[in-house]
Amino acid sequence: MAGLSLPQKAIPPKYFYDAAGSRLFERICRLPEYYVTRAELSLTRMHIAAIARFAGQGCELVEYGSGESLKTRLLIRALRPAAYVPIDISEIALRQSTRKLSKSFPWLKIIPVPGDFSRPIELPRARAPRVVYFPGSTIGNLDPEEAHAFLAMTRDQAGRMLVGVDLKKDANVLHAAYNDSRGVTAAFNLNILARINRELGADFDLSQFSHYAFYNAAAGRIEMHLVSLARQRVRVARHRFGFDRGESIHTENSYKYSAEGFRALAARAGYSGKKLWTDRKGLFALHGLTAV
Ligand code: SAH
Ligand code: AVI
Repeated sequence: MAGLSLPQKAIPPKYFYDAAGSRLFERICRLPEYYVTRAELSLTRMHIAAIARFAGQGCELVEYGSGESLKTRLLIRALRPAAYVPIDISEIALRQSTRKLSKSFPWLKIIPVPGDFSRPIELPRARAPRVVYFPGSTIGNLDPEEAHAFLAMTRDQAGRMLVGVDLKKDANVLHAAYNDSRGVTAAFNLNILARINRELGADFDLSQFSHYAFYNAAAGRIEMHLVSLARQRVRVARHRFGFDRGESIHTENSYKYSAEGFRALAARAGYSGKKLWTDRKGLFALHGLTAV
């Protein structure tokens, strides 16, 4: 309600991830245009020995926004962690990934924590030195101030952090990744309206909104919007919101950072950038940070 009442209407991207949203995101990860997941998987495979040396065998691996815990499988094999603590706002994604992981790794102690990392999160008692893992460039979905608050929180929870960050690149490559030809990203974006209809008793007509994503070079981010195709009024619970034709709801930012830009952000939150791994094409970066 607060977001829809702003002059530039907005909905925080954490609300994308109901059951359907989590499934759609998993499909995005497999799209030919969405290089993000493949690039991070490939650099993790390529540098796994060095990544494991940095994290330390037998650590406790805490993952924020774990989703289907895809890349984590490589880390679990290499690190043999004392415990794995996946944290996600999507309870269904968390339940499914925990079930699958415990089949693949019967020896692994998994402690799933459903929760919202935009607020302080209470972690279970540490069983070994903690390493925080935050892959996928989910940090890019936070504004720089939110990213700072998040990093300051993890800085107090663990001595080391592995964070996956999408690099700045040709705007055409970015544009294709967020405007895929099969329309899966559009469906992911529109699903937030279907969720509001279902969970808040709203009457958004999905055929009257369209997906719009572009690279805002000045801000260094992809912006996703839902654009109203007509002048219309929408009811959400007991509230009414008016839309002009062409007016948008801003649903997501996806910030892209140079290696130095991200290190500067991490430094402000009390981290020193110790390691940097990238894929062969230079699309994506995994930073190894230590608390100072
Ligand atoms: N780490 C996975 C998934 C990234 S998608 C990967 O790299 O592919 C982002 C994930 O973060 C989703 O699973 C989503 O449910 C979760 N998420 C988004 N905002 C969140 C929040 N505020 N608190 C907790 N989890 C969140
Ligand atoms: C989860 N997050 C890092 C994705 C991204 O690329 O910003 C979410 C996404 N939005 C559209 N496509 C993928």
